[in-house]
Formats: sequence, C-alpha cells, structure tokens
Amino acid sequence: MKVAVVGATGMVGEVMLNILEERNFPFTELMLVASERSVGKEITFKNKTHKIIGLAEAVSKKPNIAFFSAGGATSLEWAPKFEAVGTTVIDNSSAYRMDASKKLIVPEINAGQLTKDDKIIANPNCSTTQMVMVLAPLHKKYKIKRIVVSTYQSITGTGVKAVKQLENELAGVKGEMAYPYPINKNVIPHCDVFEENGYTKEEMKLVRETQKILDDRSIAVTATAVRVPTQGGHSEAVNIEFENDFDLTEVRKLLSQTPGVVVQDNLDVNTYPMPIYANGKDDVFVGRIRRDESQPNTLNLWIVSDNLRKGAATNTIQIAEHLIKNNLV
Ligand code: A2P
Ligand code: 11C
Repeated sequence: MKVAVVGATGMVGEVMLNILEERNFPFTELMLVASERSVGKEITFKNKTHKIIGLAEAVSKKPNIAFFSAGGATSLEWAPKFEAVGTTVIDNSSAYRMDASKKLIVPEINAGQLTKDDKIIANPNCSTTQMVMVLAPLHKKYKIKRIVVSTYQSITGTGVKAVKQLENELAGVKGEMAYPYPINKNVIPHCDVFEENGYTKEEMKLVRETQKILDDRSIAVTATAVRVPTQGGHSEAVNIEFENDFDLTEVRKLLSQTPGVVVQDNLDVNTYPMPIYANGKDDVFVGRIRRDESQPNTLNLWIVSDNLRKGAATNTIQIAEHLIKNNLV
C-alpha cells in the first residue's frame, strides 16, 4: 500500500500524520506532498526523515491511496489526475461533497455504500460530521423533521493563519489577520464566505451535507455558524424535531450504545462536553440532553468534537481503513 498525504504541512495534514502513526496504518511507502513552497523541506515520521514532494511527482509514483487536505482548488485540479493513474483519493475539502457522482462518507453511518469504483471519496465538513454522528441513530429511530443548529467553531478550523492571529492578539503583536475582526474576547458570526441567500457557506454545508449523509432530502435544516476563540474543537447547540415522540432515557441509552459517540451528561457533578476536553480525542461527545418544552417531539443537545480529528483527519483515515478491510482499494 503506497500512501500520499497531500497538504502534509497543514493543520489537518499534521494531525493525519499523527493518526497514521497512532493507528499503525499499513503502508510500504509514504509520500508527503505540499505546495512548491515546501518541496524539499523535511518532515520526520516514525523516526524516518521524509522529503516533501510536489503533486506531479506524487502522481508519477501512483499511490494506492491519497489523502487530500490542501484546499478545494488543489482537489479539483489534482484529484482527477491521481484517479487517472488508479489512486483512490479521499478528499477532505468541500470540492466534491455535493457532487452527485461522489459519495460523502462517515464510516459509522454509510461506509456500506462504497465500492471499488469509488475513486474520489468525499469527507464531510467537520461541523457536519460531529452532528450526524449523534443524529444518525436518532433519525433511524424517531425520524427527524427539522434541525436548528448553532455552532461555536474553533479557530483551528480556519487553519494556521487563524491560530497565529489569536497568538498575536494575546501577545499584543500586530500581524496578518485571518478574520476581518479580532477574535480574542470576541465571537464572529461568519465562518467561510457568504452565499447569495445571506447564509455562509459553512451554514449551507450543515444543511446540504446532513441531508446527503442521512440520505433524506426531506429533513429541514437551518444553521448559524459562529467562530469563537477556542482551539480544542467545535461545539454545537442542536434542536431536533422528530416525527415520533421519544423517551429521554431511551435516547441516552441509544447514544451511549453508538460507536464513536460518548455521552457526558451528569448535571449533579457539572458533566457536559467542552472543547478543552474533546481536544486530541477521536470521539464525538454529547450532553445537555433534554426535552424542548416549547413544542412536542423535540430534543435539545450539546455536541462537541475535535474538529481536526473526527471532523477531518480521523474520519478520512477511517474511510481508508474501511476500503482496505473490505478489499475496495
Ligand atoms: P504549504 O505548506 O506548502 O503551503 P492549512 O489549511 O493548515 O493552511 O494547510 C494547507 C495545506 O495545503 C498545506 O500543507 C499547504 O502546503 C497545502 N497546499 C496549499 N496550496 C497547495 C497547492 N497549490 N499545492 C499543494 N499543496 C498545497
Ligand atoms: C471551519 N469547517 O471550521 C471549517 C473548516 O469545508 O472543509 C473546514 C472547511 C471545509 O472553518
């Protein structure tokens, strides 16, 4: 198994390398790929020094799997070139997620859809992944009618530039700004670019990707995505209206039996999910599980997960593990 990591010097790329090592991912050759700016630089992985190579060189080496996390433009231009030499691309950008000919995969929910013919596979947006991990078992049991979600998203979702902006602000140093406003002591109701309908692209990803992954276009979703000065993970307040009524004890039981989901919900000892504790973990944490008392069949949840792990790198690598286990690559 020859593996390429495209975007190896980036925020998600670095986490991908850590996870490949932690999970002892099987490969015979590892290609670390980044932009021309980084070609020739060195990265140490498992005590071995690897030189960064460019995209064209990586294509010529025909990897079996390429993990892409180098932005949508790079994916659109280069994923088809890898596909043409037989590589299976697992793409972490938004480039192919809503392409009807491509699958959008969260392994715990819909990896069963994958076949040998899927050569470009899309990894969902981080805020969608953590939400659907919790909602999928509830949808199966009670059928979701409508979701109202507000997000509190970590600056790591924006990348290295945003982490630097916060560091500069904390140190009182002037520097390049990733956001149009200061992020320290602030919240910014603006993640990704605005679309024509007045929503941000991040908000519309929560709408469209959720419907695609849960395979149900009838689910109504409305979202407000907000950037907050945290680093550990994304948090979400989610209000869900179901067709059918539920029992809270049953909801808790169902979620605690869901692989990849951890219930943290004990009000007596102030237990609820928070980004500083989700940081570095692969699970999705859910708490503040309670009935919306303002209308029937409606639930409120608080969901937190490390956006760079299950929201990005971990999910991507789990897709590859599924392909290998089922001889699909
Ligand atoms: P580089 O470090 O050479 O710029 P982040 O989102 O954390 O900023 O990381 C983006 C990642 O995508 C980096 O590894 C970056 O490499 C890589 N990247 C950006 N543009 C390109 C490109 N045109 N070709 C290949 N890799 C790219
Ligand atoms: C954020 N969710 O937190 C974004 C980062 O569509 O893959 C990932 C953007 C994407 O800003």
